[in-house]
Amino acid sequence: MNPGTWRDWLPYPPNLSEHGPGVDQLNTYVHYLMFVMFIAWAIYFVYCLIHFRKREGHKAVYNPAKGKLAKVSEVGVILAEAILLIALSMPAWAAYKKNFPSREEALNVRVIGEQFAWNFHYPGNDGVFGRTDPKLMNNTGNSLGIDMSDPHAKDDIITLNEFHVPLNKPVIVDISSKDVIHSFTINVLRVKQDAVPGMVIPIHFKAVSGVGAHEITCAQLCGLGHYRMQGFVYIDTSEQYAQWHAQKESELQGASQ
Ligand SMILES: [Cu+2]
Repeated sequence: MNPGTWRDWLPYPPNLSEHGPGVDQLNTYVHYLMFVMFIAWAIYFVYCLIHFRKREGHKAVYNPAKGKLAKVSEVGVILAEAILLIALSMPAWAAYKKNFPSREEALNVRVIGEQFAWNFHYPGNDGVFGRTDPKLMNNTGNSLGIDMSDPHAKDDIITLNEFHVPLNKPVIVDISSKDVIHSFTINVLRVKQDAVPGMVIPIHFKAVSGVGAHEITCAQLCGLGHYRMQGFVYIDTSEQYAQWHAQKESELQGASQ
């Protein structure tokens, strides 16, 4: 299907990710089905209102419909939903889950949700995440419980609500939560994944356009501050990203001296 035609019908936010068009296409099919069902049910509803209105000499009968049309429409809806699920959703999701970039070629970032912010943990220059331990977590500078006695931890970059990714490079995000269930959401990248305490759930994406800042939100009602659980993803050119990374590393070195 030509993307120019089906996209125009629904007000999607701009898409900046490689896998985004597939998500939009699936969404469009779901909307088409719902639109057809909405119109059909609305017509049937109006028909019932008129046909079964209260009239002199007519008595209500409380039996379910047994007509042929009722059966056909039921089977039709089930069939359409089965096709959406089995023929479109499942293969799309399986392809997304199977096509993980290799850990070596991708940028690996840990994302940890908490009430009410997003923490980002980068492995730093050595490419290895420092050890973390929930027992070391505190609110005075070590919100992720990083074990600073681990040599790999020394160059780790931690940011709050600030997520830098390079353009055209695969990114693997390992998502978890410190407290309740959140949902890590970047609409323009078609990224949405629940952050579940006790679980680490990997997702991946590749930003292919849209250098600049874009909103990160939480899509799972997680408490009173849910509405302000906002962060920003910065899609950087590779030069901008390298510059940001180097600056963060030099800040770390300055702090440890
Ligand atoms: Cu949340």
